Amino acid sequence: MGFNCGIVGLPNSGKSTIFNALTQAGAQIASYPFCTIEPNRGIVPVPDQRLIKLGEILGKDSPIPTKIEFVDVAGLVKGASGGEGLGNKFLGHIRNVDALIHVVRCFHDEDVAHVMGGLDSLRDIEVINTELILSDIEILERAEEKWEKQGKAGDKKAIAQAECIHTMIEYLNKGTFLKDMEMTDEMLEQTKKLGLITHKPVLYLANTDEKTEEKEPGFEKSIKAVEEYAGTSGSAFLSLAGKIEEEISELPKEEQKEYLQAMGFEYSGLWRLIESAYKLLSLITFYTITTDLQAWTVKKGTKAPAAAGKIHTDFEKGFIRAEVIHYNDLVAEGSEHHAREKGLLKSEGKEYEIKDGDVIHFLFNV
Ligand SMILES: Nc1nc2c(ncn2[C@@H]2O[C@H](COP(=O)(O)OP(=O)(O)OP(=O)(O)O)[C@@H](O)[C@H]2O)c(=O)[nH]1
Ligand SMILES: [Mg+2]
Repeated sequence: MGFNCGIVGLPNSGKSTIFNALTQAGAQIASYPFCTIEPNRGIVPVPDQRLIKLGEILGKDSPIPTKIEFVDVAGLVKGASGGEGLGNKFLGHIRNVDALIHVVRCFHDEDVAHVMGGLDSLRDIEVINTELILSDIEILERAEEKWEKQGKAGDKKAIAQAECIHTMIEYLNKGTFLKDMEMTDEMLEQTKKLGLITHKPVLYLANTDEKTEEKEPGFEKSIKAVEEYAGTSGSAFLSLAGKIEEEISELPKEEQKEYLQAMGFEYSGLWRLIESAYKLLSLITFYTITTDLQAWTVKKGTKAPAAAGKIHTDFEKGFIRAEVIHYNDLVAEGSEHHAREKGLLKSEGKEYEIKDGDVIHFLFNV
């Protein structure tokens, strides 16, 4: 598994439409709010031009791409934490994701009810973010209560935990996301354990439609507002015409390209979204060749043994060294043999940090 993203947003903002465009999983879409109740999950291979090129150079058919999972949940509304709409129970489905995709409605359509009345992207973002904050507070308060009870018996660790959680609650009460908080190791541990949502990186996705492409002033403003909000909150931003992308994703591959080009895009929404998500999460791709050629995703800064552990825990435990050729060198030389002859194959130890595009052979003891 590469990484996974949870999709949040207001009802009727186009979450399932975008989910379908990305995954072609055929989730139910409707013009009424709360169409999605049970979460939709879809796993998508990450499109990777380098992997295809490597397959050609190394003579490997059907290389295995790395994957990304999307989880599309029910829409949130104002007061969800207090039980409005479907409440926020389903947020449990996204407590373990690596990142959030926050879909913001930037399209106008009389036939699709806007649960907040009308187009106002900034207000919509704030409604959702408030609910996410309240949801984390609720989880933390329950944990605080538990530690406080234990602390009453004089358990020092429990008292310290309750205090640490209390500080986090105070931070959230200011209306800020935990991802901006300077955390102690204890806080980070709690965040991970409890799956706190506001600690996750966010990609704000403005869902636009055709009219936006024609630059109607109202739409431009609503998209701009999302972009600015993302910028000031240190988050990623992407604008996507959800409905059109969904329609395009259903076309035969050859026709898809034509349509995208006609819209002024070189790549599909999926491709652009993955690119943004990789940047947001500081993800890089490396490749291994055993029987198969395979792509893997790790965080920037990952050392060779941990990267080997992605493939198999034995690879990490028994790590000896990594033999590395960079993708660019393989392409420039045209074959592994030529790259080796030129001394471009490097032998790297435990401290080696994986680079984007490394083609690696791990040596290990079992
Ligand atoms: N005009 C227009 N309509 C869209 C766009 N994206 C989605 N829609 C329509 O909006 C309606 C709601 O879309 P969904 O994808 O079901 O919305 P959702 O956010 O998943 O809604 P819930 O599951 O109810 O929370 C559907 O009728 C879609 O066809 C868009 O970019 N433009
Ligand atoms: Mg939906």
